[in-house]
Amino acid sequence: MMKCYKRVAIATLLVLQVIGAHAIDGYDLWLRMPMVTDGTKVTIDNPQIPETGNFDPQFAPIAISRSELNTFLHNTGRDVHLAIDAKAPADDGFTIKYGANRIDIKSASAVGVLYGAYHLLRLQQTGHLPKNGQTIKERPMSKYRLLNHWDNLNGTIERGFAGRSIFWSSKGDIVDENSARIQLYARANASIGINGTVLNNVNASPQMLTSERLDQVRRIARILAPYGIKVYLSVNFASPRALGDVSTADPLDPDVIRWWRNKVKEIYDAIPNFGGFLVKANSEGEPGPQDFGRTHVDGANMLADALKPYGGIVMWRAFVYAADSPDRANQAYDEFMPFDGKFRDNVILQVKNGPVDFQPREPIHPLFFSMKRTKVMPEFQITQEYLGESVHSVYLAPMWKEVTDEIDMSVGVAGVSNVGNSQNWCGNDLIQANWYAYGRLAWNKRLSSKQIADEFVRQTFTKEDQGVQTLTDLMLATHEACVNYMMPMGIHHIFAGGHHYGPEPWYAPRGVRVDWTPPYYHKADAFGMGFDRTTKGSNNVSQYPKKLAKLYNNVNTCPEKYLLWFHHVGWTQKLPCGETLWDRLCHKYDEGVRAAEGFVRTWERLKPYIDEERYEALRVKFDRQAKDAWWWRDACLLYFQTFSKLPFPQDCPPVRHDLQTLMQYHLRMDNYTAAPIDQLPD
Ligand code: GCV
Repeated sequence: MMKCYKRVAIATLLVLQVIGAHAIDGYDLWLRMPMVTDGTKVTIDNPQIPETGNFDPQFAPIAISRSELNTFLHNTGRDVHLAIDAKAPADDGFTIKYGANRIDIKSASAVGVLYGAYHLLRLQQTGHLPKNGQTIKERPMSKYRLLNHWDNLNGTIERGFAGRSIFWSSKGDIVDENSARIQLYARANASIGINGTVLNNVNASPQMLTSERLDQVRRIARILAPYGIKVYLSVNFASPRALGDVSTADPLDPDVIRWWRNKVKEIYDAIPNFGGFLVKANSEGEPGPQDFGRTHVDGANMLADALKPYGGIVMWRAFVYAADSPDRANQAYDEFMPFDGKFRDNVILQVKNGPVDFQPREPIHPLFFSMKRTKVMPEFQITQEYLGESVHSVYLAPMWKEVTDEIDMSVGVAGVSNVGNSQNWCGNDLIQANWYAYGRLAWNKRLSSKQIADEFVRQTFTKEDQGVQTLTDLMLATHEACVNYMMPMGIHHIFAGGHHYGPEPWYAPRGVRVDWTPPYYHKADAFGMGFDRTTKGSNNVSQYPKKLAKLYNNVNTCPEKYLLWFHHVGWTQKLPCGETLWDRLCHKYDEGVRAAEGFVRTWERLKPYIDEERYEALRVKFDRQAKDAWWWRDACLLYFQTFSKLPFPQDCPPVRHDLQTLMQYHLRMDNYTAAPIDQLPD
């Protein structure tokens, strides 16, 4: 026991040394706090938790709280008292009572105290320390607040744009080598309330469940646990067969059931606070119960039964679509709705925010409104697979809030991480804000995008009001701008064939699944463009509650931002805004380009507030983002013009590129240098 306490204290010291050791390169994330010399006295008020020695591991978060506050809380003339108190908020919530002579942080759990400590430090860093006599009370709005890492066991990261995995490597076992970094990762997560992490890709290798790999998981779990973070694993549904132990993976086969029970026992014997499994089944070629004539319910419930005795959960993904589906957006609803109410209570259906796939903008997935007797949690993508990777600076809180404001998130929420082993973790200092914002919204979805951006900027780039205001305004404008220069008005999935960075609305080679080609989605023709999902088309609108279905079904009431998602609209059709579709489309793309060019100028104005290293790195990226916006606009408008045969409106600037050139290159950038990978013309 004593050893354990010492380990926490020494490890915390190590983290602090690492933090002190380098320049402003983004490594410290939003925890760039100056160490204090006049340390505040921090006392633990529970007699069963000794100040030193004999420290039960379950109290490790208290040791970390004390160490963090001792090191970083400025002397306010008040002592800090930490206490686990049964009467304090449950569910890892906390109170901070800011008295005249003392500050009390209380929670019903040790990790709740840690969240309180980080909250107090955040208030200090953002200049919002409580007033004398004020009591702050916080309680998380979502129970499971998880990151999903799409990290492969060889160290690559699917859709990762910030280097390689911090957990896995082709070199073999890197847990010890990376332990300081993994600990910083845990600390950053705890500081924003994230309480679980899935360590491997949903396209899961069966090798994840070998005893050798599980030993690595055990060691990672030990680094994360003191910060209140549980580990979860993505599992390959065919693991029992793939690992050669059983001849099938049929979820109703007694040998398969036994195999999973034994595997789960093996895991919990080694990792008592293991969280559970995440499963991508019968999706994009991954194995699943349907391979054996069984259903999602059969598969999920079998795993849930194995995990139940230990308190583990199954997160079963609803991301399914078939090659021959006339409308991919319909499938998840069609496939899962009949099972509503049939899943075990430790199964959670994990549903992407929109019905297609993390597009720059999608309407809310209809399953959130309809699965009334099943636990459901949304999955967001923090990594910018479809929003300019780590090159474009796009602040995603406004996009997520379009969903989180409308749905129940009390069960939980998952975010596909943008973390890699790059020095600044995310490959771009500004999009660290998306990791931060994800955690803050998981904790409290009522926070505004502006408040979160303000907090982030004050803790990372500058505390000067003018700089904060300018940078937060810029951040708040980035998502709408990106939608406008990539795919405004409900256009979706018109990305390049081999990657999802640049535009290729024309991509449709013979032999490629049509639902993997842009024309399936934009449906441009001589009449107009857009996917008819009305009652006269694929009838996707009918998957929504009546009020929304009616709104979306009528071309005159459908919000413009979803117009071409739900309707096939004529090029010369007049829209409620007074313009024709063609003119409006041209103007929206122009708006996007103008905004992206504006970001370059705004960033230049921010120079006095930003350190040289990060200023220069982001200057190059904003410059590239503006160039890419032009590329997107020219590519899309010139291509759609081959159908509309209409001239650009007079107030639109001339194109910079011609269609032939655009079609010759695949716009693609190096995520670190933001330099073109193809030999692009200027
Ligand atoms: C992990 C999209 C991505 C895939 C991803 C998949 C999923 O199709 O392009 O890389 O696979 O979604 O969410 O399972």
